[in-house]
Amino acid sequence: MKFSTVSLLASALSVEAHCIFQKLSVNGQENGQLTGLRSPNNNNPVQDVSSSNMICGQPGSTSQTVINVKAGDKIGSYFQHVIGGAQFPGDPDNPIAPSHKGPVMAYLAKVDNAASASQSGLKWFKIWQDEFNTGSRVWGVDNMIKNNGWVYFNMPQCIAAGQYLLRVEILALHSASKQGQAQFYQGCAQINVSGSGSFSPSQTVSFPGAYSASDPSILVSIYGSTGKPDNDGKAYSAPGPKPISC
Ligand SMILES: *[C@@H]1O[C@H](CO)[C@@H](O)[C@H](O)[C@H]1NC(C)=O
Ligand SMILES: [Cu+2]
Repeated sequence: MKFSTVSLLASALSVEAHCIFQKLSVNGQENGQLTGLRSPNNNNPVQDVSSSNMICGQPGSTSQTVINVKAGDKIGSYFQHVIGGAQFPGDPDNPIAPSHKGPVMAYLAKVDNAASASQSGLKWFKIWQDEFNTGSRVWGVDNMIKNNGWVYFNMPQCIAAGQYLLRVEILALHSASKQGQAQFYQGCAQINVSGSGSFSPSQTVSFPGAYSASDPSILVSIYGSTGKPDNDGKAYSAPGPKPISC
């Protein structure tokens, strides 16, 4: 195959702008890089919502570790531009290119053994999301960048004890006004929840399946009348179900 210099440069640049989920922390205690994770080993986004890569990203790293979490614990999910952090010192696209505005979401699915369970056919429910603040015009991704790549949320108190896959997803909407151009970055953590909760989801979704390419939260222009990625100050609803409330 023959590529023009321009298209080679364009694809190199587009690879440079993305991110990978690569660490989980529990109450501030960090696990090792890629420990307990199923994450892609490159930072390319998933753009086909019907792809099985919507589950935990393009298949890449695997781990035998299951991370212990208590219901109520503060979870940190760490995203960086490439595995290990910045691509080079002063990398302006670390943890992700700031053009990549959009929501950040977290889902759980119950499994018998988080280290070995197939990630296909699971029943997912959303536990948290950071969408868009119409007052400050700050997106979930902006908060992730402000926290140097960390996304923080609490494991809901009501989650029943047992093993789960925790799917953490960044949706970048900077090019989403064309169908198929929204960029999904997700990976899964293998966790073992303890506690006295008894939550059983009444509604769950599948990955792939939960999202459609024409969903108004996926096929959307986020640029307001001034050309800024501020959704014109209007509310934005992330795709998928609402987070559970305990
Ligand atoms: C999960 O947590 C429970 C309660 O702390 C513990 O007894 C069990 O051994 C853990 N399982 C794994 C696989 O870590
Ligand atoms: Cu990107």
